[in-house]
Amino acid sequence: MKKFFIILPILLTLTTTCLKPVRDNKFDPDNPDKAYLAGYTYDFENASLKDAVVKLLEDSVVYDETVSNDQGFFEFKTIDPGIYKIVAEAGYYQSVEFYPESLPAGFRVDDFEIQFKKIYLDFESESVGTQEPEGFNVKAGNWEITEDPSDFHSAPNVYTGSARNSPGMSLFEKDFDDFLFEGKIKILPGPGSEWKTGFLLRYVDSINHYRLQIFPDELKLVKMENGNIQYLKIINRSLATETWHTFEVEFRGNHIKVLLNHEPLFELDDTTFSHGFIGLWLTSSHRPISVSFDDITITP
Ligand SMILES: [Ca+2]
Repeated sequence: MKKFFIILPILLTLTTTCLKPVRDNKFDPDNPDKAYLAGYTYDFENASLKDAVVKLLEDSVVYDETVSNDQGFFEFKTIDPGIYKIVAEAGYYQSVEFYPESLPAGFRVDDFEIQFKKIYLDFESESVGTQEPEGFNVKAGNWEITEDPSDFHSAPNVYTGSARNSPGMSLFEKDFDDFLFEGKIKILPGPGSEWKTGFLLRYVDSINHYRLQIFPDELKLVKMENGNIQYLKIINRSLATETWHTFEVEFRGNHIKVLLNHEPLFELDDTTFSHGFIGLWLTSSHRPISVSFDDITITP
């Protein structure tokens, strides 16, 4: 009888241990020792960026998400151990991804840095009819988000400017010194032959800036200095209307480099303006002109 009382507790202990699996694998999601991840989100100038959405994904499924606060701080307090993809999204920035990110049992990091380095505007989250999509300020003319279901751009939303007898201009809100800019442009049917469109670059004010200007049969890099116009480059080239064209413009110090549809167009140096805004621009002398823009990226 005495023996029985000794053996019974041993048997019970063994049975319980066998039924309950040991959770000591560092990547077992049921491991009771959870992971902790916190950090900060920054913009391209290393300033704190608030309202960034930070997501933890497991096999493309969102496991958890949070939003950075006014100081750019975000935090996941209790994470099941595992391998995750971290995806961060913010306003007009290109999203940032980290993969694979190991968050094993007991993991604790409180200074994880997420920096948004590239501005990307596809206008897809804007409502049709919006006059100033996030980041843009209309200075002249009529501007609104419209739909263009064609290929070769992020369909359907585009940002369309219209003007007649006066310029139309919408500026992006940030002032840049050096940058790589890329933008798609499509001149809509029926503008006649008295129009110009293009991009404002290092725009200081209406009488001090560079302008990549598209004419019906010419491309020009214009410098406007204290109201005086100087053509830094003139190229005889006609751009087809109703077709998307991609321009890339790089400003590094005094050096300016322009590509059209990914082919080099010209390079030159000019020391006049060292910084300014980037803008979308068009004008027409007689008949109205409409021009659509899309897929704008700015890498400072
Ligand atoms: Ca788009």
